[in-house]
Amino acid sequence: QRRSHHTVGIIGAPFWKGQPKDGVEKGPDLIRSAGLVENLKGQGCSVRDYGNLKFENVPDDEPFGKVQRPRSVGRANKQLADAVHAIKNDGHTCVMLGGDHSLAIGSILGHAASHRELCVVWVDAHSDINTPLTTPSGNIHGQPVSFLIRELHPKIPVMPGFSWIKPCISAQDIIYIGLRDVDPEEHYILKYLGIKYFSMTEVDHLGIAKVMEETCDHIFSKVKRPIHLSYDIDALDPSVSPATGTPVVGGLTYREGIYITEQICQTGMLSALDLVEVNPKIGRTDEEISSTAKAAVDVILGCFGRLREGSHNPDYCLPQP
Ligand code: B3U
Ligand code: MN
Ligand code: MN
Repeated sequence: QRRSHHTVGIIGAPFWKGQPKDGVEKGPDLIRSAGLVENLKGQGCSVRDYGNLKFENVPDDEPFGKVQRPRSVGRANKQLADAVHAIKNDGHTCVMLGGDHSLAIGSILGHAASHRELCVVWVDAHSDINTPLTTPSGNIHGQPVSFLIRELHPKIPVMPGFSWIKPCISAQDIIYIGLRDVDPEEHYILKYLGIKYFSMTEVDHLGIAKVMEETCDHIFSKVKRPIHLSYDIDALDPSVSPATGTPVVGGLTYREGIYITEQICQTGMLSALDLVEVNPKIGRTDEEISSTAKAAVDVILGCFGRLREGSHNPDYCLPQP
């Protein structure tokens, strides 16, 4: 087994305005403090940490219909898109630490600006595909996918702060794993557009190994192409990652969650990763916070070649007695 020689570019996005709960902006620093960079280097990756983006307050950010803080979300995502585009042009696999999942808009658009043929693997309890007109909550972290899919474009109103956003993928270029909290309007969209998904029912029925086999068959049906993995920590069961804004019972086990990353790594096509929705303020104990942070770090390490069987340097020699 080879050690991985990925070069990783990390960008922190301490942003919360795609949802109402305080604390998700502390995600990037929590994940770093759980040893992300040291561990990546320890498994043979070169790492450049680009630090955290700085988001300025946008005054008078009135709701657009139900949708909360559209200008702030639009502006933050533009900053993120430019940063991700630059990191991809520097030749790295980009790791975006959120922040809430509205940030996937900028992350995927920035990635697509240098790799237009990309596909998206969305690991989440939620499908995040409400449009600004179907959203029950008004939170944009429940809507990011709707802005990215060409076939939905006619159903998306022009929102303040969003005029720069043009869809960059087709319905067949995204696949979901882990769904278990989908609104009726979202379910309609998934069915209507024929979007491929593995809900927790399919994970139970097929097992995670078959799910990942079929995931790779689907995304590589024509040619192998760059993968954008958008990983919401709430895909994992709340017993593993309780410190998140909208936990949903019945999630992926730690082992299933890590197996997904090992298989994505195996493809050799991972080009960008989002790790979002870690909220240290929602953990009720230090143990809940550290368990969530450790799960987040392990997800990222799995994406960059960590093997549960262990590994060794190819030129290692046993010590002579
Ligand atoms: N579908 C609901 C709930 C939700 C989506 N994403 C999260 N929660 N994290 C909504 O608000 O759109
Ligand atoms: Mn999400
Ligand atoms: Mn979610």
